[in-house]
Amino acid sequence: MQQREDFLLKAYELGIIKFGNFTLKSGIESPFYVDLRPLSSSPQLLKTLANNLLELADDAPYDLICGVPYAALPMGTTMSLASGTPLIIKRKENKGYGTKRMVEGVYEDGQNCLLVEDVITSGQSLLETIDEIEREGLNVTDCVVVLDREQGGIEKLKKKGYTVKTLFTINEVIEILHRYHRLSDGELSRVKNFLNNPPAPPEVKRVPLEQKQIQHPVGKRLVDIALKKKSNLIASADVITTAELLKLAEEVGDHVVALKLHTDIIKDFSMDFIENLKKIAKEKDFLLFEDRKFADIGNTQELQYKEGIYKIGSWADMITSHVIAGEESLKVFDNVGVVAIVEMSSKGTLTDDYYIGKALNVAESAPNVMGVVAQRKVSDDLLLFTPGVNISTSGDNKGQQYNTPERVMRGYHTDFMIVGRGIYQSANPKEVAQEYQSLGWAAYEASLS
Ligand code: 5BU
Repeated sequence: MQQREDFLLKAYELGIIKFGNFTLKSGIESPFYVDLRPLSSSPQLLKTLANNLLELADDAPYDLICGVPYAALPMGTTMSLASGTPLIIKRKENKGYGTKRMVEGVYEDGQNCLLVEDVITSGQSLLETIDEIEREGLNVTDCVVVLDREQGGIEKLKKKGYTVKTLFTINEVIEILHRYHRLSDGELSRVKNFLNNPPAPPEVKRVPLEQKQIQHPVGKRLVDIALKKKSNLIASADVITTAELLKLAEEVGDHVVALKLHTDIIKDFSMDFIENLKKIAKEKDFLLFEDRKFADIGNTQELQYKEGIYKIGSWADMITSHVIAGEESLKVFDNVGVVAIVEMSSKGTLTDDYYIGKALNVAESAPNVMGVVAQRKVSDDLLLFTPGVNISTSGDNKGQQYNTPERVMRGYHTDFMIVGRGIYQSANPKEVAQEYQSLGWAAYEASLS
């Protein structure tokens, strides 16, 4: 008993739990914050912790140990060293080359693996890890956890048949800290009150289009058109002749805010065609959006943007660009709204969370970027464009993945949805564009309330 309390007090000195006002990832305001990672800074405490966790697992049958990444990795390693039981390592992400294994180490089918977790809240990350370990042919029966935040995680795992043992519950932790005067009476009751009546996460409200703080003039124009037409639809005109494209522009023009093009797939492209398209765009009030997906150094992008047979810079209102070459490379796009690609819709895309974070930094620091392409809400200041929308199918056989207008508008808070084959391959593009327009706008309005 005394030993556990000593351990906790020393861990507290290292900063594993802090009291005050903290905003959690879920948006909830919490009076305390737990992070067990500092324990690795004290080898002695880590050893004590490992021995305690091994004691908890005394009756458990296991041949291997695995820590849930990342916080429990050093804990699992120390337990392995102290007990002589081999360690396996679960990756957070598949490295995408080599063996493509999610679990590293030497193991055999049917071996039993003890899982180690630092903090259990909802139990979700522990369950995901168990699932991946089991998919490798291993068995999991027991888990040991340092701290239970008492938010239903243990019950969830028990229901699924797993044995979970915890070293401390959050209530025990605050009682001990209070007893040893690390926590005042007021703080204790504040934390207890929070634990007894956990607040629901705040609802993320969508900012209506007219209230968005859009800086870019093309962004403002696009929003004006959207509000006037009651449309958040961009049709992607991926047809390969100018005749088909002009016909499509006439048919869908009234229902869209922009027409997205891939001019390099058009067989008979000419600047005359562009003049004709511009006339339709003016008459039907939509913008021209060239989906060029630039991805080169600034100088080359400038040539691709201004020169060649397409002379994109002379007519496009908006363009797409990757940001892989960095912020400076985007400066060459003048007089146009840049839509930066931070996440793609296709299966197996390399645009993972890490990429999105870095890409967003580039996009947000470039003044000519008016929006981003992504499959989720990523930025408050930039407009969000989401391709991969189709009401009749969930994908093609070339990696495209589709969502419904409802999903992208209500789930992702997308500002503009991009629909290609769903419209131009339909029997009646005008009618279908109108249908997407009303579905998209209704879902947008529903997402406001
Ligand atoms: P579809 O026919 O609705 O699948 O066409 C989608 C269009 O959006 C097509 O022109 C793609 O090049 C474009 N697109 C996409 O589908 N996914 C992406 O991540 C990006 C663009 Br970026």
